[in-house]
Amino acid sequence: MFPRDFAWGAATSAYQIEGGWQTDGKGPSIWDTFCHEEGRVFGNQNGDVACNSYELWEKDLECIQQLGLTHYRLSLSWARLLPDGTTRNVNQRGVQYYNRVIDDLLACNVSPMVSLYHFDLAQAIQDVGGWKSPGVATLFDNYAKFCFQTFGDRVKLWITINEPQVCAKLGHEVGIHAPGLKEKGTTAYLVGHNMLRAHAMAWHSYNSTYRITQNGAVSLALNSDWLEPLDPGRSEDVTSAERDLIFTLGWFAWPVFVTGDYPELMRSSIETQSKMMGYSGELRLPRFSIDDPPILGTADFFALNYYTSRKVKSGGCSEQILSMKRDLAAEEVLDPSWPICGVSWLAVVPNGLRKLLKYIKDVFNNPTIYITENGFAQVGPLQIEDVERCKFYKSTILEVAKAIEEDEVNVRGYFAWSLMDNFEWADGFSARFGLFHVDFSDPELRRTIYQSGREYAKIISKYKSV
Ligand code: GBH
Repeated sequence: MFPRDFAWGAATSAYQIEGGWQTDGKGPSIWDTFCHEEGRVFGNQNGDVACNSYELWEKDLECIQQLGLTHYRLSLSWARLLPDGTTRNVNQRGVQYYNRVIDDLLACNVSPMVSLYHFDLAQAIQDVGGWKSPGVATLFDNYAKFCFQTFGDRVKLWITINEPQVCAKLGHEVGIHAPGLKEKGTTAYLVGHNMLRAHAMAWHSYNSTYRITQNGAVSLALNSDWLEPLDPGRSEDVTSAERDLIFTLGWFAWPVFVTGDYPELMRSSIETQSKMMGYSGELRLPRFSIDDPPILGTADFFALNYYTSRKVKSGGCSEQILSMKRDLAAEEVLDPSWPICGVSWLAVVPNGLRKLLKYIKDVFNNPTIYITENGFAQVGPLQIEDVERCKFYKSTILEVAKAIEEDEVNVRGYFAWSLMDNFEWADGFSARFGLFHVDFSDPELRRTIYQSGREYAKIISKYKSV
């Protein structure tokens, strides 16, 4: 059912697992700052220690081996490697840490997939404007080149930026992620634009300098729910669902995979609102400049993070200010038949993944796809026998198999989110996504496999080609 070299993985990210926020010369990131502010995160929790993977990496490696993964997706902490965000100061102890992780993985026959950026901007870069400032793209490119140079002899799968949509929207428009800005209707588009510019610069650096010797692949990880009309018989609902997909996934995927520019529908929707609201400032959705490297074609594969689905109907915005919500003019609702797992946003809809994969195949020119994140949260009383999550993984992986077999989608890998329970951003430690439970009250932070971890290991051993 699965191609011979299919990647069976699990994923984590630096801030969510490492801890050691000040250890061995690491600089602060925007998540350190954000969590240390009162009232930002559930229970005022933070990732100062998290799973302490900075010190307990061997324990993580044991988990990885116990699952029998072929791939492990991790992210590098920019501020651990470059404490002030620039290559003027390299923190060798950070380099040593990631060298060890990468070498240990390879020694165990596990291929690393490495993200350069998973929400944790070096605070020093935030201090000079962060993702709002156009200069961030060059700083990111320098950081990326440093990482390709340092680790690219061994790392063959790279993600530049994880979920630019989430960082732009939740970090700069809604404000529930670092840096916590609530600048509605403008900043998120600017931030997304600079993230795309940064990504494209890094891809071009890889392509022109490192590809010839390192021969790896570089992409960016895009998140999207599957979005379908609430009433397929109502044309407003149909166009609203299409528009929502374009605003969420098309925002980043169109420039990279289709035209080199934002979707026309996105631009026109935004422009219409600007006119209606009498806005006279700079273009809210920026234009790509000819001084920047071209954006079209800057991904060697499609990396998709899928968690859930929504039904969509047309809907305005009652607030009389410009906002992304107003630009989108659509409302997302849950289907009452979908079970909710733990966190309120995560309706369990495995079949939505298959539909989204087919959509990506059709709209983005049949790319090679890695599902770089997919998972199920547990909240409340701990259940090591997590029967519902077992079912979730089984049915989701079945949907992936159908996408490959029946829809002929070119899926090359699947990464479960997450290897172990970790710091779940604004939800702190209250939502547990792991295949391993982590006991955060135990000073040793003991990892214990969930039943779903055993189930996933079984699936892997059944399909993995040896
Ligand atoms: C991923 O984002 C992240 O890459 C990963 O770090 C994270 O741990 C994982 O999801 C699990 O959450 O709070 O109602 O405003 C997935 C995309 C976008 C899904 C934000 C949850 C929050 C909705 N996420 N969304 S809400």
